[in-house]
Amino acid sequence: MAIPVIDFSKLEGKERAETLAQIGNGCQQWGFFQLVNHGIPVELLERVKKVCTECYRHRAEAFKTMREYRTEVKKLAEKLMETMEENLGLEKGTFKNQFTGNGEHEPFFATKVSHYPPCPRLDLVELGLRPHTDAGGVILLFQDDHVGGLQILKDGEWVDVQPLANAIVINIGDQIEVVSNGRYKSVWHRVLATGNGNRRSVASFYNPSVKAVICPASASAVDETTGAYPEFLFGDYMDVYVKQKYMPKEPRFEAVPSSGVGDSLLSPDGFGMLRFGLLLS
Ligand SMILES: O=C(O)CCC(=O)C(=O)O
Ligand SMILES: [Fe+2]
Repeated sequence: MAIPVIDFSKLEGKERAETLAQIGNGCQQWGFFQLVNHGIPVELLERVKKVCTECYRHRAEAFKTMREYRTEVKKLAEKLMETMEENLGLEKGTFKNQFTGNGEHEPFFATKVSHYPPCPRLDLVELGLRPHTDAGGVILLFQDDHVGGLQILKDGEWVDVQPLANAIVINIGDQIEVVSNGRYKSVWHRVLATGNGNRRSVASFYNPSVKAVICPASASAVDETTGAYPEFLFGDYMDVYVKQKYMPKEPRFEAVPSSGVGDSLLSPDGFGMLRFGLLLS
């Protein structure tokens, strides 16, 4: 079983309807899928690999490259959210409007570069990163060309996210689950420790502003299969998430105070035991 691979460029052509349907299926049935021909130039991706592998040795070049990458990947995130809105029958801009308080705040957008070195004692250590769902909106992951290890929980089984050179892996975060009122679910994932090869990953998080109020969007997103989600301030959600990241998801929603009060700061993600990384925002 392999997670879906979708040619994003076909959204522009005569196969638009099929491509939208593939994205809808990826969001609803998997919560994880890979995009190819996503519009981020391969030449830029090659430079990202190089500066990350070199651990930012040439600082000016590295920061310029990562700035360029950030701009491109953020554009992709917004385009993708619009396709989700179309699939969900939501008004265009629903996600961005919620994430920004109708343009009053900036979305929180950050890129995290991780390196998972090979583990010499796989008998002692199984995981590079423990199972979790992601707190925010959309996550765009540029993973290693060769060294795998990322897995998602699908129908009770762990499924590999197969390395695919220059693809971008997309996954749904908890806030898309809330806004879609449960039609799209954030999915559990983990990273296995590996015995050979250094795994590099570049994860970009398109999240609400900590000041944004998040709630299920208008009635069109609601159907009988969905659950009821509360309304809350994203900053308050993060306060709960940082303490409960590796625990079951549902109690998080219950533990968040309802919106209207609070002014919290986003705490940075904890790094896995076998991982070191750099957060750029
Ligand atoms: O490094 C990876 O492949 C996944 C990282 C991840 O799941 C996360 O940072 O939330
Ligand atoms: Fe994650």
